[in-house]
Amino acid sequence: MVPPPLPPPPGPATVVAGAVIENGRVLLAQRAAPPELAGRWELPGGKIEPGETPPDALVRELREELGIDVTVGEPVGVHVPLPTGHVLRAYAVRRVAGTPSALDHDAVRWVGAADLHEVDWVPADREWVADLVMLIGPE
Ligand code: DCP
Repeated sequence: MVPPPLPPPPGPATVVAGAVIENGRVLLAQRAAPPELAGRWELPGGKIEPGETPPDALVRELREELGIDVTVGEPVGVHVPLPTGHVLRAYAVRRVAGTPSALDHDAVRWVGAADLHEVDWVPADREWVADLVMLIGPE
Protein backbone atom coordinates (compact mmCIF):
# COMPACT_ATOMS: atom_id res chain seq x y z
CA MET A 1 0.00 0.00 0.00
CA VAL A 2 1.28 3.46 -0.84
CA PRO A 3 1.57 5.59 2.31
CA PRO A 4 -0.22 8.94 2.31
CA PRO A 5 1.99 11.86 1.33
CA LEU A 6 3.70 13.61 4.23
CA PRO A 7 2.91 17.28 4.77
CA PRO A 8 5.68 19.54 3.46
CA PRO A 9 8.33 20.30 6.09
CA PRO A 10 7.97 23.78 7.58
CA GLY A 11 10.28 26.37 6.06
CA PRO A 12 12.43 28.79 8.00
CA ALA A 13 10.68 30.70 10.77
CA THR A 14 8.81 33.79 9.63
CA VAL A 15 7.26 34.61 13.01
CA VAL A 16 9.26 34.48 16.24
CA ALA A 17 8.08 34.33 19.85
CA GLY A 18 10.00 34.73 23.12
CA ALA A 19 9.88 32.80 26.39
CA VAL A 20 11.00 35.18 29.15
CA ILE A 21 11.54 32.94 32.19
CA GLU A 22 12.18 34.38 35.64
CA ASN A 23 11.73 32.96 39.14
CA GLY A 24 10.06 29.79 37.89
CA ARG A 25 7.52 31.59 35.70
CA VAL A 26 7.17 32.44 32.03
CA LEU A 27 5.78 35.72 30.74
CA LEU A 28 2.57 35.38 28.69
CA ALA A 29 0.68 38.06 26.78
CA GLN A 30 -3.03 38.18 25.97
CA ARG A 31 -3.78 38.97 22.33
CA ALA A 32 -6.00 41.93 21.48
CA ALA A 33 -6.45 40.92 17.81
CA PRO A 34 -7.44 39.43 15.40
CA PRO A 35 -10.94 38.51 16.66
CA GLU A 36 -10.31 34.74 16.42
CA LEU A 37 -7.21 35.02 18.66
CA ALA A 38 -8.24 37.96 20.89
CA GLY A 39 -8.40 37.06 24.56
CA ARG A 40 -6.09 34.07 24.16
CA TRP A 41 -2.54 33.89 25.52
CA GLU A 42 0.76 33.64 23.65
CA LEU A 43 4.48 33.95 23.95
CA PRO A 44 4.90 37.52 22.68
CA GLY A 45 6.61 38.10 19.34
CA GLY A 46 5.82 38.85 15.72
CA LYS A 47 6.82 38.65 12.09
CA ILE A 48 10.42 38.79 10.93
CA GLU A 49 10.96 41.80 8.66
CA PRO A 50 13.17 41.78 5.57
CA GLY A 51 16.85 41.92 6.47
CA GLU A 52 16.31 40.79 10.06
CA THR A 53 17.60 37.61 11.65
CA PRO A 54 15.12 35.82 13.93
CA PRO A 55 16.89 37.15 17.06
CA ASP A 56 16.87 40.71 15.62
CA ALA A 57 13.13 40.44 15.06
CA LEU A 58 12.50 39.10 18.55
CA VAL A 59 14.51 41.87 20.21
CA ARG A 60 12.56 44.48 18.19
CA GLU A 61 9.15 42.91 18.82
CA LEU A 62 9.61 42.56 22.58
CA ARG A 63 10.81 46.16 22.80
CA GLU A 64 7.79 47.37 20.78
CA GLU A 65 5.18 45.17 22.41
CA LEU A 66 6.37 44.94 26.02
CA GLY A 67 8.91 47.73 26.47
CA ILE A 68 11.66 45.31 27.51
CA ASP A 69 15.18 44.65 26.23
CA VAL A 70 16.15 41.00 25.84
CA THR A 71 19.00 38.83 24.69
CA VAL A 72 17.97 35.78 22.67
CA GLY A 73 19.01 32.27 23.70
CA GLU A 74 18.22 28.74 22.59
CA PRO A 75 15.26 27.72 20.42
CA VAL A 76 12.33 26.16 22.32
CA GLY A 77 10.29 23.26 20.92
CA VAL A 78 9.27 22.65 17.34
CA HIS A 79 8.61 24.98 14.43
CA VAL A 80 4.84 25.41 14.18
CA PRO A 81 3.18 25.94 10.79
CA LEU A 82 0.43 28.57 11.09
CA PRO A 83 -2.85 28.61 9.13
CA THR A 84 -1.62 31.85 7.52
CA GLY A 85 1.32 30.00 5.89
CA HIS A 86 3.79 31.54 8.33
CA VAL A 87 6.11 29.33 10.35
CA LEU A 88 6.40 30.12 14.05
CA ARG A 89 9.45 29.46 16.20
CA ALA A 90 10.08 30.18 19.89
CA TYR A 91 13.30 31.10 21.67
CA ALA A 92 14.23 31.37 25.31
CA VAL A 93 15.10 35.00 26.01
CA ARG A 94 16.66 36.83 28.94
CA ARG A 95 15.26 40.17 30.05
CA VAL A 96 18.08 42.67 30.54
CA ALA A 97 16.08 45.91 31.02
CA GLY A 98 12.56 47.25 31.37
CA THR A 99 9.38 46.11 33.10
CA PRO A 100 6.93 44.24 30.85
CA SER A 101 3.80 46.23 29.97
CA ALA A 102 0.93 45.35 27.64
CA LEU A 103 1.72 48.03 25.03
CA ASP A 104 0.18 45.99 22.20
CA HIS A 105 -1.68 43.28 24.14
CA ASP A 106 -4.66 43.32 26.47
CA ALA A 107 -2.62 42.04 29.44
CA VAL A 108 0.58 40.32 30.49
CA ARG A 109 1.11 37.84 33.32
CA TRP A 110 3.71 35.47 34.74
CA VAL A 111 2.65 31.80 34.82
CA GLY A 112 4.31 28.90 36.67
CA ALA A 113 4.83 25.41 35.26
CA ALA A 114 1.85 23.90 37.14
CA ASP A 115 -0.57 26.35 35.52
CA LEU A 116 0.65 26.24 31.92
CA HIS A 117 -1.68 23.43 30.84
CA GLU A 118 -4.75 25.41 31.93
CA VAL A 119 -3.87 28.55 29.97
CA ASP A 120 -6.25 29.54 27.15
CA TRP A 121 -3.42 29.44 24.60
CA VAL A 122 -3.53 30.59 21.00
CA PRO A 123 -3.60 27.22 19.22
CA ALA A 124 -0.02 27.25 17.87
CA ASP A 125 1.67 28.00 21.19
CA ARG A 126 0.06 25.04 22.94
CA GLU A 127 2.66 22.92 21.08
CA TRP A 128 5.33 24.28 23.42
CA VAL A 129 3.70 23.65 26.80
CA ALA A 130 5.76 20.53 27.60
CA ASP A 131 8.96 22.28 26.49
CA LEU A 132 8.17 25.29 28.67
CA VAL A 133 7.40 23.09 31.67
CA MET A 134 10.82 21.43 31.24
CA LEU A 135 12.56 24.76 30.83
CA ILE A 136 10.91 26.33 33.88
CA GLY A 137 11.36 23.28 36.09
CA PRO A 138 9.14 22.19 39.00
CA GLU A 139 7.66 24.82 41.30
N1 DCP B 1 1.38 34.05 16.43
C1 DCP B 1 1.12 32.92 17.19
N2 DCP B 1 1.77 32.74 18.37
C2 DCP B 1 2.66 33.65 18.80
C3 DCP B 1 2.93 34.82 18.04
C4 DCP B 1 2.26 34.98 16.84
O1 DCP B 1 0.30 32.07 16.79
N3 DCP B 1 3.28 33.43 19.96
C5 DCP B 1 0.69 34.22 15.15
C6 DCP B 1 -0.46 35.17 15.18
C7 DCP B 1 -0.45 35.76 13.80
C8 DCP B 1 1.00 35.68 13.34
O2 DCP B 1 1.61 34.74 14.20
O3 DCP B 1 -1.21 34.89 12.93
C9 DCP B 1 1.73 37.00 13.40
O4 DCP B 1 1.76 37.45 14.73
P1 DCP B 1 1.56 38.98 15.11
O5 DCP B 1 0.27 39.47 14.56
O6 DCP B 1 1.76 39.11 16.58
O7 DCP B 1 2.80 39.61 14.36
P2 DCP B 1 3.13 41.14 14.07
O8 DCP B 1 3.03 41.90 15.36
O9 DCP B 1 4.43 41.20 13.36
O10 DCP B 1 1.94 41.49 13.09
P3 DCP B 1 1.53 42.85 12.42
O11 DCP B 1 2.75 43.70 12.37
O12 DCP B 1 1.02 42.39 11.08
O13 DCP B 1 0.44 43.36 13.33
